[in-house]
Amino acid sequence: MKHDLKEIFNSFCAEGSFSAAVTCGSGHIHDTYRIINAEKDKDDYILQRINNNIFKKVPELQQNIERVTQHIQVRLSQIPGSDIKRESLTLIRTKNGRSWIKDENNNYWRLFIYITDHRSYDIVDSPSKAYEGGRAIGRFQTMLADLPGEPLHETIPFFHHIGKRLDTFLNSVRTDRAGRVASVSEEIDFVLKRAEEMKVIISLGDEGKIPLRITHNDTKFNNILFDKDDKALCVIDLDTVMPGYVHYDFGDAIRTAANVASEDETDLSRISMNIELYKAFSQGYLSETIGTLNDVEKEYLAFAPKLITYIMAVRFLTDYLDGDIYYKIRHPNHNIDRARAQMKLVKSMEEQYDEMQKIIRNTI
Ligand code: ADP
Ligand code: GN1
Ligand code: MG
Repeated sequence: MKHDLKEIFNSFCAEGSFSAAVTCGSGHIHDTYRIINAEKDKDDYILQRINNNIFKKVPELQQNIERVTQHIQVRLSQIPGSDIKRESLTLIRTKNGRSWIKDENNNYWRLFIYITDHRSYDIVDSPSKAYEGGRAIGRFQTMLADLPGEPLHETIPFFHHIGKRLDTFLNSVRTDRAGRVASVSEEIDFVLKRAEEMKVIISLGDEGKIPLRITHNDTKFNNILFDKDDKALCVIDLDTVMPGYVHYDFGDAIRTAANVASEDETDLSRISMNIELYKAFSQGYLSETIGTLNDVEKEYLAFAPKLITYIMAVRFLTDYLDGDIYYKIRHPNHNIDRARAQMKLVKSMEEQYDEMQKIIRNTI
């Protein structure tokens, strides 16, 4: 469907005026456009159609993002030299004070300031970028540690809960609604074989050994924007900021920062976890968080990348079995390609697990 992006943009109290809209980024969830400002001395904007098939309660989602961005901006204002408009997302309100609108076709939209001159990376090519990314994720967690008020809304319940993800997966295998189960028996076996060991983080949480903190939960490396000198600027994509375990952020960041190939690489021989990138990210992350993490959290950090990469494999495979209803895909095999790539990455992490543990122990 074609949307009148100019009219939607005009519902917000942005400065300047609409010149053009350009599709933006490689996210799997929302429709994202850069709005080019006709007034060159004014900011450009990011206009997003929120995927409300996935995020069912948009007002709650937006309330979370309002609180999180305001808090980060307060914290940045206390740090001399901060550039608040570039180091945090800034939501623009509508004329009636909301941070979102609903159009006549029940689409929800929101508007952010566009962070100019940024870089973002789907693949990381140097330890220094990985280190910077680690610092950014660590700092993000510590900045939000004292968010006042009620707990944030759980925008997607049980988002990284491996037990629930496996239940959903098994249900999709049983239902076989796209008739694809027979063609992926090896992949199904891969998931089943590792199911028990993956439950350890949830168990530690249930036993009270690791605390729920405010975590980002979608720390894919391209959700960190860098400046032109490759210093980390800003963590974006805040839809899933909610209570979680630090392992989720650490694990998802390593899944993407230390994989030498893309998330959907079809030549599996090209996929592996680079231990130097892992080490650099870990050191950056721990430089910000070492004082706040407890001993059990630290002990299980090295396990986290296996868990999150496995969860992504389960989720991509589930979506493939369901007939591709969740993630955006660019071709019919996209979800199974992604699942296989994540499985190969899990194997690479398994092979290097001793070394991964050693690196954390030597850093803390
Ligand atoms: P998705 O959930 O679909 O991944 P994101 O919120 O991550 O959506 O946005 C998609 C892409 O849009 C990002 O990867 C980034 O390239 C770009 N983007 C999002 N917000 C901004 C911003 N404030 N400034 C500049 N680019 C942005
Ligand atoms: C989605 O929004 P994006 O593209 O950064 C997904 C993440 C997955 C990721 C896999 C809300 O992230 O959980 O890790 O794809 N986001 C949601 O690439 O499901
Ligand atoms: Mg994103």
